[in-house]
Amino acid sequence: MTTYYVSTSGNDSNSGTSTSSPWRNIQRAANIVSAGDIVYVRGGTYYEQVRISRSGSSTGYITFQPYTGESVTIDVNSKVPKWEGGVYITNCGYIQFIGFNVVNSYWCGIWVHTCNNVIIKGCTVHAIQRSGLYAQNSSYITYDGNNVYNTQIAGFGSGNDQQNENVNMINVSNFEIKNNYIHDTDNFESIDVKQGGGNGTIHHNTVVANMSAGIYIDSQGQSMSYIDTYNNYVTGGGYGVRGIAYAVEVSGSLQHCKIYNNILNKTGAAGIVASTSYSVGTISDIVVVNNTVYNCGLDTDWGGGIRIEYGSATGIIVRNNISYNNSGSGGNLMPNGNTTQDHNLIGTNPNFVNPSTADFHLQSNSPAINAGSSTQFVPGFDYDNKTRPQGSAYDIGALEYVTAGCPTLSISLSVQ
Ligand SMILES: [Ca+2]
Repeated sequence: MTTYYVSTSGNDSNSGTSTSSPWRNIQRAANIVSAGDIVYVRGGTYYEQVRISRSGSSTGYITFQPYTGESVTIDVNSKVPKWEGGVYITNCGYIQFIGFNVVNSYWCGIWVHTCNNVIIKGCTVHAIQRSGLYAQNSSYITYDGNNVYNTQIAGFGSGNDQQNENVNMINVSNFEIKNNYIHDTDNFESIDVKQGGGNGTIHHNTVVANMSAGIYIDSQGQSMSYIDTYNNYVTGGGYGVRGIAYAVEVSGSLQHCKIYNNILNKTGAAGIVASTSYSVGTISDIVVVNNTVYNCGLDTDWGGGIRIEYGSATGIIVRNNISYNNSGSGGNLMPNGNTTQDHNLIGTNPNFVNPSTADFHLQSNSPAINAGSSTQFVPGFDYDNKTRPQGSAYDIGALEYVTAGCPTLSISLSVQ
């Protein structure tokens, strides 16, 4: 295990192993690192693409991060070929890339391909022509606590080149997308998980969508399963902005997924679409439980609160949800013929504390309090990570009401 240093005042012929003898380029470190090594990058702006393809190990991740308390920007303007990223991580594993600013990429921001066990954490990614975070054909990939904005600038009109979205997992198994803030994107879905993969979670993200879905899971001709979306906040009023949508656009299958403890507020289209109308494959066993959907669906085409559009979707369970004050063609709840629905509060004022400021806690007189089901798929914690149930029974909606003066037990989930 070796600690290396990189500085804008360094030289690549230095030893790189002390703060007094740093290298000049991050790439110099990437070319030599081995399992357990740490690369500290001193503050400043580095005008380089960083290509990482050396592997750590299960007991020794390779870590790249700014030197303590310093801010590092990787500005890759004009240095990124098509289908690469400003940070380009390929054919390797056990990498942690933490706390960098990545800006001005002609293609993607951070690109991960054919990798395993890669953690992208605490990075700020913006001014990017295509995807901010992109991973494909990989496993055990984590995006944690990143700030992604001003991505997909290229937008429409570039042929097939414009495909993909702002934060992607494409054919990735065992992934985690958590604690990210995705906002002010230019085009397309904010978080998009597609074309295979599974065993993933999307949780505790804040998404302000600008176009199309905030969180989109689409098997696109492949098989996908066990993808859970929970404790996210999604808002955004543009055309086609569904809060959370699960789809099978081009055959394939999407099965065994749960959507719970999410808050969907003022989305342009429906808050939750558990199976989209243009699906043509198998969608089954999608559970929509304990979400709060409010003031969504101004888009008359895809409007509404919770929509189950696809008639062939089976095993849909809609339980313990609040869906209120939503508009558009779906109303507050549009089930299909295979939907099991119980213990929802649909179209009845739930008496939120202050929905105009996005405070969806319940007032003491809310009809949602202690009115929920305790049966299958009901989560053991709420949007605030408080233990469920509080009081005598489970509540309806994303937030469990806490009686004043009663101690509460919190589950400690790390949120960067
Ligand atoms: Ca309760």
